[in-house]
Amino acid sequence: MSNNYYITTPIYYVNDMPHIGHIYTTVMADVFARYKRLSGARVRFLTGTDEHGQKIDKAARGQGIEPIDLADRVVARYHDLWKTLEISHDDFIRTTEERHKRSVAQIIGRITAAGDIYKGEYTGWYDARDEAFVPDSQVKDEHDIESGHPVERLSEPSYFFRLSAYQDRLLAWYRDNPDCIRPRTRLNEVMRFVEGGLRDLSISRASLGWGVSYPGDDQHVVYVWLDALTNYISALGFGAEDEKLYDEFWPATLHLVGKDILRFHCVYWPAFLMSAGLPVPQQVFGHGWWLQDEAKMSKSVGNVVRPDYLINRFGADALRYFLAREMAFGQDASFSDQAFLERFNADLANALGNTASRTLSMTGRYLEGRVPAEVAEGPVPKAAEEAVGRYRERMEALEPHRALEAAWQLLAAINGHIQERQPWALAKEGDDGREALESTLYASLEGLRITSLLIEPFMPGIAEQLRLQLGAQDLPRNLGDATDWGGLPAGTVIGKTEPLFPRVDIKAFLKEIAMETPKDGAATPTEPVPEDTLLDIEDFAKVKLVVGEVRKAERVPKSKKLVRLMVDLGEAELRQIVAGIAEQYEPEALVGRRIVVVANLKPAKLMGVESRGMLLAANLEGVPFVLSPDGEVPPGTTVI
Ligand code: ME8
Repeated sequence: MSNNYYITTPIYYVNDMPHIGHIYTTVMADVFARYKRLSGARVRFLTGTDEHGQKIDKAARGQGIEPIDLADRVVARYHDLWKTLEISHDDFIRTTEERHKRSVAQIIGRITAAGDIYKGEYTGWYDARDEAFVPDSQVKDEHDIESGHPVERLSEPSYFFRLSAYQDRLLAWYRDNPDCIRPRTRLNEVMRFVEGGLRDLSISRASLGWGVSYPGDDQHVVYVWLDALTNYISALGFGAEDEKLYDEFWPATLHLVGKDILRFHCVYWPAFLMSAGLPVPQQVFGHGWWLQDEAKMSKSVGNVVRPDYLINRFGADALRYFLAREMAFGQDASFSDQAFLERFNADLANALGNTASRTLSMTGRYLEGRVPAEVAEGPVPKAAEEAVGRYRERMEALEPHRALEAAWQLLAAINGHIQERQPWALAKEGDDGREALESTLYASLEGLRITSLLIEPFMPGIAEQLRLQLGAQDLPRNLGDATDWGGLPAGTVIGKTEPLFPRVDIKAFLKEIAMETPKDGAATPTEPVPEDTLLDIEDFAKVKLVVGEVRKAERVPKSKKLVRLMVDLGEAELRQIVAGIAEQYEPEALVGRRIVVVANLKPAKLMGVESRGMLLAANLEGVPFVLSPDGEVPPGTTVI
């Protein structure tokens, strides 16, 4: 069997900022990638963003910006977040990249050559106000459930993929490879769905401009799921001059996804690949949902826990640990502050942190900070061997929460041993107690070194800190022979002891959070502003803010949100400014109103209309409230 391991996350939509669900999938993929690297595999780990399609187009239009500008902004946030969370991906694919578009054209070329594409008519629910098709699942009583807009049945020409022809081959694939979809219950769901019969799939849109141009017909763009799924091979250079990575790493070892998109990965994607004559992935794992108040957390429901707060306050590793430990991999779990804090105190501050600080401070106090002679007998070496074995077994079985349980059993054994031997009492016995004191502390120190390896895929930062404190930073770091007992040499000088996880006062903390959380329960506590993001006054002074008076205002044709304003800024000519406020303000009512304008912004085009400045408005959950000076201030007055 090849030693190569290719793991992927879904590529995330850029219509909104990442939340705990996206973090979960990516952290778990990172855990497996790190585990495999430490186990000696050649790993490739891919994540990225899904930037085309109606969703993104609509979100960008809603903000009065171009889709690519929205994508750039959200992608920057993803990059920052993955860095903070120590995500060790090897590549980040964006579907707007040329390398991706080329692969999409290639795969469509192959599917066309196989005779699996024909032209037909796509009929669906159409929202005339948004000028977009709405999925059947989002329509009730001829209205879009999300926007409330009326919808009508409409047809447009479209290219179709003969998905119906792949029913038997897909079923044979599932039957012959019962591990290709995990957990098992999900395999059964997918099989039942496919047994029910498959309809051909529309794979192009004529009514949408934001996508990969359909090869050979630029009246169409490629359907966003065919575009998106191809990322897994485009990032390996499929269809490029150099297909080295593709040859080495395809088929993927594991596509890790949420259960919401299992069908796309287990039905459409393998069918596209089969048609294109390419190997199908080895395994797709559909994990469960993080729920809050019994509802799936999603952007549209608006009950998403913003993770920045937890990361700022408790560190990335604590969040990584909680996510991996709290959710039985594959099932749903609830996200609550209470659960997070309890695990933080019990598992991290207590079981891990205290065991480490006790052991290390006793080594400092009683043994002059030096590791004593090795002992291989006793309960701890045995517990370590068992924990390592169980840990590996559980990781291989894709039960990372169980693997952590095994590591914590080792910590419990170390602690139990300390309790039983009472090194503080042995120290008082002088020479009589010395041997027992040394053997107890060696067992604890070496047990902790092995623990540091087991927790490394989950908490890379803390694992490193623990090794530094043990003086083990230069010892081999892997999940193979480095986990054998006895790796910590006698005489090693331990590092400086510092608490890994200071305990939290849960009651006081929950009170603190409640005060910072808006009453509607949306958990978005105000975050402390990190020092390095504070502005110098000189930077702020670069923004030229002036009072303006609106002279003319009219709607931008074909746009729901945009208004074109002609504003007097006390300059020779009126300024044209486009603002996304038409849903709240009648243009006529704005004429004569004094506003505040950023006068030195670079010009931008919104829906084809040039805007040379920006008006200021308070933003209450997306609803703008235009700001005005409190009194009769002439146009052109500086605002500071
Ligand atoms: O579906 N709990 O992108 P997306 C757990 N672009 N995981 C969650 C979650 C929750 N509450 N919410 C989201 C897309 N996720 C497509 C994918 S792939 C070729 C294209 C995670 O931004 C989970 O992994 O909506 C889910 O599958 C994914 O985010 C959906 O992200």
